Amino acid sequence: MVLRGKQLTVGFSQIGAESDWRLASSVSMEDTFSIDNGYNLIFDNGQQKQENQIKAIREFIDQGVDYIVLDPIVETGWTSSLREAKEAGIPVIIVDREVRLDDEDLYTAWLGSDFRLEGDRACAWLKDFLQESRQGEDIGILHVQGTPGSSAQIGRSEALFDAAEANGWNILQSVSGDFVQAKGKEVAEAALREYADRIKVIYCENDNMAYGVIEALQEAGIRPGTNLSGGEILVISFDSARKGLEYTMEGKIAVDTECNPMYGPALSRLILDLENGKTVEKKNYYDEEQFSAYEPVLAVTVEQKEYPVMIVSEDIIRERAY
Ligand code: GYE
Repeated sequence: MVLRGKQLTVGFSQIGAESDWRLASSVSMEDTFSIDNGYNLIFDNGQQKQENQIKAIREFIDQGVDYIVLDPIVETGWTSSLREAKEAGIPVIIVDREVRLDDEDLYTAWLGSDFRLEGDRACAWLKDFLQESRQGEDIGILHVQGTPGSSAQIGRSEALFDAAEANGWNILQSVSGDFVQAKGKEVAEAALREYADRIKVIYCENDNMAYGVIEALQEAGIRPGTNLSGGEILVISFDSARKGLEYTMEGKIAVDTECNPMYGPALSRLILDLENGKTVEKKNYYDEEQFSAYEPVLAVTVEQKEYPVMIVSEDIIRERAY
């Protein structure tokens, strides 16, 4: 993976530091794009603001970097920045979240997760769980969304909207917690006051919001778990960070669908391919896992494809890189 003879300057516009996932992705970038590996990484933290990311791209262009890597906070609003980069002859690689553009030629490649599939797998698990445990009646759902307009929010939310319609689940409220723990807690507290015993399931679009939601439940004297008829509330989450998996093992999170933040190495391979004049795929998806401690559901099916559900263990938790 080490470059020979030439040092490449990579400008990386990161979204911010809102979650365990985000911190891990920053570490993965810094570890991979190191001086020892032949890179000069210019890391810019966008502090959750698109305008900061747009400014960073402009600075990277002024500095004449070799590559621009962008993790876009939301999907829209990138056309002019990416056009400027293109006119300057600097390839742009999008990571993690996606951009929506009329002209797809404004970036070279994208690398990340299939957020819609993650959501579909989570919903397929819930459907199977409700059938298996015979608790399918009157399912009120509190939906705690990620940053509005981000790919991770869009894919995971659309999956839930479609599944709710198909299965007759009742989404009591969809509200954003911006992928942040404190906000997850805040919105859960407010929803618990309003909907009290109608909430059976809380669908959280990332682990950090789930940690906040679980705090809110515990402070209200409610147990997170799978015994819905016994008054427990079932928490669904995404990312599968180490703490998320610990909670899954303890049953506080019923199912945690993985989202892999360690994109540094795959991104470096992609850049080396470009350096070597190879053509690269435009869209590059990761394979991801799904974890639970509930043994009756060992696989879920989405669009005729079967995906295993891993029963979380100490070993899996120990091996987690984030
Ligand atoms: O799920 C969340 C983070 O874009 C996939 O952003 C990423 C999401 C991730 O803050 O924890």
